[in-house]
Amino acid sequence: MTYDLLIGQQSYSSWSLRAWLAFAPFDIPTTLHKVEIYGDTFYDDVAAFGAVRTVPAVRTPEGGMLSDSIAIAWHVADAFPDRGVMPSDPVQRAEAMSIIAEMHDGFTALRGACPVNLRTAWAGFEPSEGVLADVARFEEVMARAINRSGGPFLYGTFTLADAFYAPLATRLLTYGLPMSSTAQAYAKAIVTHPSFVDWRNAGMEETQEIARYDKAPLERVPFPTFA
Ligand SMILES: N[C@@H](CCC(=O)N[C@@H](CS)C(=O)NCC(=O)O)C(=O)O
Repeated sequence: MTYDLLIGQQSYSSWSLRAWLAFAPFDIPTTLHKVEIYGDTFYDDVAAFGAVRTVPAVRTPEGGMLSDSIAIAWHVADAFPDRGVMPSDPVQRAEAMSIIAEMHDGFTALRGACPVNLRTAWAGFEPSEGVLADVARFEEVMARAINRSGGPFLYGTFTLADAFYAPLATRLLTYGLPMSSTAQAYAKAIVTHPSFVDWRNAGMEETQEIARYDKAPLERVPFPTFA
């Protein structure tokens, strides 16, 4: 039984990363199909897969078509109840769904000002008040969960909530945003998770540059690594 997962470039597509992290950490096999976001044939490629306009999309083994990351997460939680994909405690499980939904339509200033490029980090980024407000909310969400669970992930072990918050954690790292020690430890746990490392290694093989993701004239500096 395998899932077909349609993704964009692994260095750029943060939504695709979320979908990957909804499967790989839980040993759920996927076959990856890669398309070029914002390339000339992007919308046709997505349509040929059977999805609509955006990546990620998933074809389930039974032929279901899931064209949104929330639906993908919901399905994984539903189909794999024994893999620890969501917290087992019902209250924490509900909270995890709440913060996943908040991420899905929130953090817009941070997401807009700080596009993901896992091949680099940027020096000299000056955050706006909106970005700092999103960082503060990220800290609040993360601290509430981790102070209760003890970490290293939001609910202790890696869950779908971490899949959704991973690209926010990498943004804090790669844009040199202010981070508490809890946030730093969380970001380290994310970027050293084997499934994240596999994804980023594939992204490092990519060479294409997408102008809208370029933060020039900011200086490119190495992506933070942890020994
Ligand atoms: N709501 C979608 C958003 C996905 C999304 O915006 N993906 C980006 C790539 S990271 C995309 O396909 N953009 C193309 C476009 O918006 O035209 C989800 O959660 O899956």
